[in-house]
Amino acid sequence: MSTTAIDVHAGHRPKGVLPWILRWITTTNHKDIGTLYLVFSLLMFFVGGSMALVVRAELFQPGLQFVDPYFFNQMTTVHALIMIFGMIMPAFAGFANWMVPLMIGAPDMALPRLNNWSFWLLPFATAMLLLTFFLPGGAPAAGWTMYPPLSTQAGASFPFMIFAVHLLGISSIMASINIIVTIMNLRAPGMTLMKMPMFVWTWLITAYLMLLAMPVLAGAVTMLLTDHFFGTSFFRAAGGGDPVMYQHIFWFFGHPEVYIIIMPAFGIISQVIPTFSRKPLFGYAAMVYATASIAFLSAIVWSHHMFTVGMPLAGQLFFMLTTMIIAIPTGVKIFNWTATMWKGSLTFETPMLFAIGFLFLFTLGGFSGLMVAIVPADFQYHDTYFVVAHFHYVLVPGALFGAFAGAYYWLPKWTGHMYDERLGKLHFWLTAIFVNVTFFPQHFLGLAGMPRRIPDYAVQFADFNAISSIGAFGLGLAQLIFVWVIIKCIRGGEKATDRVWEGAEGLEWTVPSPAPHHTFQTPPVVK
Ligand code: HEM
Ligand SMILES: [Cu+2]
Repeated sequence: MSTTAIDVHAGHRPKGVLPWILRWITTTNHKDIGTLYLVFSLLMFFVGGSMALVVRAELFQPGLQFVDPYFFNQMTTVHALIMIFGMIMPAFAGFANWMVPLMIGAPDMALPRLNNWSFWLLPFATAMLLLTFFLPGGAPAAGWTMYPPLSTQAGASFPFMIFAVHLLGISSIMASINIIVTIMNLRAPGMTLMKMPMFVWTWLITAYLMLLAMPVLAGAVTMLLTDHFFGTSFFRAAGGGDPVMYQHIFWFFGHPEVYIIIMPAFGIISQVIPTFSRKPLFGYAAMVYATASIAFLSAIVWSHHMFTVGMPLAGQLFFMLTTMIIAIPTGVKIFNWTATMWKGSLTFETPMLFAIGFLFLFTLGGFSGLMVAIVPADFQYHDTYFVVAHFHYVLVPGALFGAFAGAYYWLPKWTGHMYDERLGKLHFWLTAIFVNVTFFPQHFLGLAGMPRRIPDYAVQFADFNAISSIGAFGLGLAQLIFVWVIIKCIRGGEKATDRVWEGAEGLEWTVPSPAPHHTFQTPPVVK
């Protein structure tokens, strides 16, 4: 750095502890905020992961060994809330903050101060949720879906959980507004909508979906709150309300939510596969339309979560058929990713391994999804471990593998160093193996009738549960490699070039690695 009169970097390379802390608290730079999101998300991955391990430890054998049933329920509930709102959504928000401006040639997000606020709400909301463990009655234990009447009978944790959900929702809504405004207004000259990288497209669509879904959740939990404290009867049968109505409202948020989780992963996979196939993405326009169709369809299928509540046959048919129609645009995407690899010059660096793992295992999760979408079959699967297996196949080797692929893909751009490829591959293989050891046997448990959300079970379920628990601990341990890779990569390693990957295309690869604090102050021109 030059020592001439104008040192443009002076403000963000502060000396001393307090200025350093203040820099991170007050930053409005999209790269800083992206880093904050990613670090926070990694931390929460281990918090939420440890809770899953408590559950799996208890389920290792029939009988009660380690925790009492009430604490067990707190573990499953908070595990899910933390993984969804504290881990996977912030991870993709971190990718969006870092990469969307770089990919569209913008100097920053359009609303940088709002951006700072979106992030800083998160640690407070999560802390509020986690502190409920120390309240009388403990943490929320009625499941992350918060169905009444059980959830409204909770102790002191109840208002804290709802306030936390409100804050998380505000954070997501502000982030979506920022992403939409940025993509709509700050694209470099010449970058038409149909020239945007797929990751930017998937985030644009996801942001709209969040704007639709998050306020619905806020409304539903606010009604829970007034039912509990202010004598309303939205969901209280005794006062003329209907608890099933809560389920409709919740899932009108909840189903789009699962697509909010998966679509940014689709975007990352659509960047990674072309790079390591050294071919452009096959069927770009079809990919855009497929993503938009999935978003639309995701909003009209919510009652597939409620086939067993006592719904008219016509309702069951509508929700079964609309759900199965989602397989079409999803199939288009799977086909196009596969076609991108067809006759490409493939190499298998860690991001590509995670992308291919995604492709196989997410498809498997999709198939079990089709199975639960079939009404008569769902009467057997409903609330069994089959469902736990299904959603973990889409969430872990789906969303999470997408995040891993993106992290390895862009790590050299963020840090300026190549990560340790050997360790990365080890992380991939152990993760891919243990994911299947953990979650595959759960299909059989579910088909044989083991219910979800229970701390104890009949002896006939012992063997598959033992395998699943061993897998979970292996999976958890394997993630420590990831932390090691990141720390190593930040501290040193082979210097990364600007383009990093031979087959990489896009504006993010035209800036140096590490990406400087300020980029594209003069917009690049896209032809
Ligand atoms: C990484 C390894 C993971 C393991 C070993 C794991 C394990 C578990 C276990 C044991 C349960 C309780 C099942 C039951 O008996 O009800 C559970 C529930 C759940 N998990 Fe995970 N999980 C993992 C990752 C994730 C991720 C990444 C997400 C979301 C992004 C997630 C979302 C959920 C949800 C939504 C539930 C349902 C909770 C409920 O029934 O209310 N999990 N998980
Ligand atoms: Cu759904």
